Amino acid sequence: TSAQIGVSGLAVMGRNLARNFARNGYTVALHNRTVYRTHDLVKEFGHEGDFVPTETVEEFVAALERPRRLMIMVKAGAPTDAVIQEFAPLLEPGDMIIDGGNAHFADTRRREKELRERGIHFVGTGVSGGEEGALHGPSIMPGGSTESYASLGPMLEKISAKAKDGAPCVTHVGPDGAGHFVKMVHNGIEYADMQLIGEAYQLLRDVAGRSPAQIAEIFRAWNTGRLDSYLIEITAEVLSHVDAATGKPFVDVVLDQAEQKGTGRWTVQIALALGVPVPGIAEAVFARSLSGHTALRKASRGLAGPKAAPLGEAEAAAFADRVEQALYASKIVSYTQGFHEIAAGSEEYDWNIDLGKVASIWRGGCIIRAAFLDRIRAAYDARADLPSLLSDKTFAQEIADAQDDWREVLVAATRQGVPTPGFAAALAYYDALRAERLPAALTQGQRDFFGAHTYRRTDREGSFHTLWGEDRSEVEA
Ligand code: NBP
Repeated sequence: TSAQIGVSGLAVMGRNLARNFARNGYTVALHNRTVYRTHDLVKEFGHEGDFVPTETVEEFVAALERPRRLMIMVKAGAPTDAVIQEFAPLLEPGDMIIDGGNAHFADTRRREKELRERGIHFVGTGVSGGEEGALHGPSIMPGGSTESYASLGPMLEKISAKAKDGAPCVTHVGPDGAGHFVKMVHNGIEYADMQLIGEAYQLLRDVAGRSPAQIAEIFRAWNTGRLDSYLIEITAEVLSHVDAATGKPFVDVVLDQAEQKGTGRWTVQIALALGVPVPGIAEAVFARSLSGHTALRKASRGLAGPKAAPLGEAEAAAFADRVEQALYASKIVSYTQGFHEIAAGSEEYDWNIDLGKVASIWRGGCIIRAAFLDRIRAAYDARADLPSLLSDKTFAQEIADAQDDWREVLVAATRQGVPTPGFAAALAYYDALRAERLPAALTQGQRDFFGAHTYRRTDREGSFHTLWGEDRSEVEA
């Protein structure tokens, strides 16, 4: 037997990807450090397709047709390195290792370089869609060489999700770490989307006085419009769920401490390193972190808040529409920031990433899949060098239409003391970008005053310094 692809690491993700390949007609070699997982898979799902179970790495490698396509789906970090070290000595030039775990793109760059020197292709691949996506079609973001994509791409296109127009949700993102970088930013945007949805929920609850069940209905209605997306859809499901044990809304019995696995934090860390402002994503990461500071929250619970009363019934209905506007406008801003980070990474590492393609492969399969992404694709298709999503005419017009409501929502949030860091940061970003003048001029003056850091002028070329401690005359630096 010779398998067209092998999957090593058969926890939830690997097992479902292996089944997905098999269901699409590929012969799949199986391997897992702990052997029982391999046999369990064959026992339970062997009827779904052609599997070649193996127990040792040698058997696994021998089961693959050449050039070998060997996919690893193990825990990111040290386990991934350990597995690569086990397989690499058994491989031959032209073979390919595909890492579908959530690796940091810098690790992927290192691994790709090391393996390239040994003639082995290393394809760091983002996979989004969770367990269900892995089985029924994820969004797939492969990096690595063009040559490896030529051999692997058609298989990935088969197992990937398909957008509404039928296009497979996979593309060759770019060399080495490009795929994992894009997956990282995808997750950062996912954090921001979730935070914005959370703020919308809290406002509808605290300002408009709506119950979780009523808010679920509002989200269901929004999901038929421009906010149509997986995250809005599941939000309605979660909000309408009732806890069996207590009969209370599920959302009221869950501990309000959000956890994270790290990809959101990476997105912000890398943005800081690249000098890209992503305040929406950063606020989302900070909001999760703040929620977990129990001692700090407990110690702050008695602090003063505003006395404003919630809205009356007539105003409350109109307020829900305003929140939709605020959510949509803030969402445009989050995606603007995320795509800026991808563009900056692409520039820094010479990846030549097609931003329209990225939007296109996120239309299906992944957690942030949304009708909205088709519009982003169209914006980049119309103009590949779009400096920012906000400079797209359609998005700019939509924000123009939404901005009064967006501001009103923030006024209401401030008046009632409902924290809305995502909405507020998005609006501040928008206002800062469109500002004629920023207080950065004053910052430059301060820097020059205390550190002689110099400044540039609006009316002349060159760098200048004012002799602050002397006669305050200006000298050319
Ligand atoms: P886990 O991340 O829980 O990893 C479990 C797998 O790693 C098992 O097969 C385990 O083998 C193997 N493994 C470990 Br741990 N250490 C190993 C070592 N030193 N040598 C060999 N194998 C080792 O599985 P998962 O949740 O299926 O995720 C797999 C990857 O996909 C991760 O990188 C994850 O970040 C990524 N991802 C997950 C999702 C999701 O929704 N869960 C979505 C997208 C991407 P064992 O059975 O012998 O312990």
